[in-house]
Amino acid sequence: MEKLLNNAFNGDPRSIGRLISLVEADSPSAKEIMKKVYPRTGKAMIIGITGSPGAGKSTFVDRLIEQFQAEGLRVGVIAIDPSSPFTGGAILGDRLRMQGHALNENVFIRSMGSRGHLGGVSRSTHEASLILDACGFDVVLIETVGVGQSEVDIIKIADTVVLVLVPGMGDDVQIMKAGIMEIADTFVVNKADREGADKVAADVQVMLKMLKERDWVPPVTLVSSQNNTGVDEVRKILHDHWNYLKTTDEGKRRRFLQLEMEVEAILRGEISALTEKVWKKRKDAGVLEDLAARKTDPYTLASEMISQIIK
Ligand SMILES: Nc1nc2c(ncn2[C@@H]2O[C@H](COP(=O)(O)OP(=O)(O)O)[C@@H](O)[C@H]2O)c(=O)[nH]1
Ligand SMILES: [Mg+2]
Repeated sequence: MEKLLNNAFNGDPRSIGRLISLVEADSPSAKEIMKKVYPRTGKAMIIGITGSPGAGKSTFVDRLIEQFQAEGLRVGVIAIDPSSPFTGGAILGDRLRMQGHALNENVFIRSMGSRGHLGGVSRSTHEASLILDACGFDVVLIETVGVGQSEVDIIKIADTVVLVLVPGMGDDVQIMKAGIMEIADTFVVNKADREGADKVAADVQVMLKMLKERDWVPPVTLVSSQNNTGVDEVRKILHDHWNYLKTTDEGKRRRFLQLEMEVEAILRGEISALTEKVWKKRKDAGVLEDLAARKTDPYTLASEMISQIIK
């Protein structure tokens, strides 16, 4: 384990992939791995890329990778793919599409299934981003599925949230989706090579004026990921936002909030695992029969199990 960790921390892609797999599978060593990983984290810019399916997130990420690389930065990418509720398997389209970068040792790309987690930003996504951070990637890009809760959940783990919008996709619906406007730190109006991009950008500006005033006013950038225009501007904005977070109270507040959510998520996970274990034992011992016969009641039973867990 020590050797695997050291190889990963030295940037060996296979070892990094192995670490992520162990943590994703929730193997017995996962907790030990994360304890070793955690002290090395907090250096990478964690950037969440969200927006409706088809908005061009993957294409945009591809361009961003090039931009950051040109700065000499190492880039890790986590693409959360929609997983089939029947098989739990990930659709590998994104990985294939981004494979152009897969052989470069300064770029690490990983597809992760959302594994039934509503929204797809699961604990293992977070853990994978921590691992990439610890392994010396300067930037970690997380592309979300772009539906449902994931778009909002990304705020729990990303330093900066990029919302990708496009013209001609029911603009009002995209923009109005509950909670998303509020969490975006910067807006990308992608496919600006198409008609209507200006209108989307103007609509976003209007919506932003309606939100309560903040120190950081989310910039809106017209981008064509296809023609590679506007991407460099976004790269600069991402650095600016990072500096903003590093130097302001708002940045500190956000980091504290994230840490709070992180501890709570781990705590809830551990408690529910413990609870399930004890509960299963009692069921196996026939406690449902006792309940049905009113030999005990659910309240007494719950108290008993809690005492047992505490001991
Ligand atoms: N015209 C145009 N098409 C784009 C642009 N960016 C992406 N696309 C196309 O939009 C489609 C969806 O892109 P993809 O990156 O897979 O979107 P995702 O589902 O958000 O990851 C693909 O066919 C892309 O080639 C752009 O800037 N302009
Ligand atoms: Mg994609």
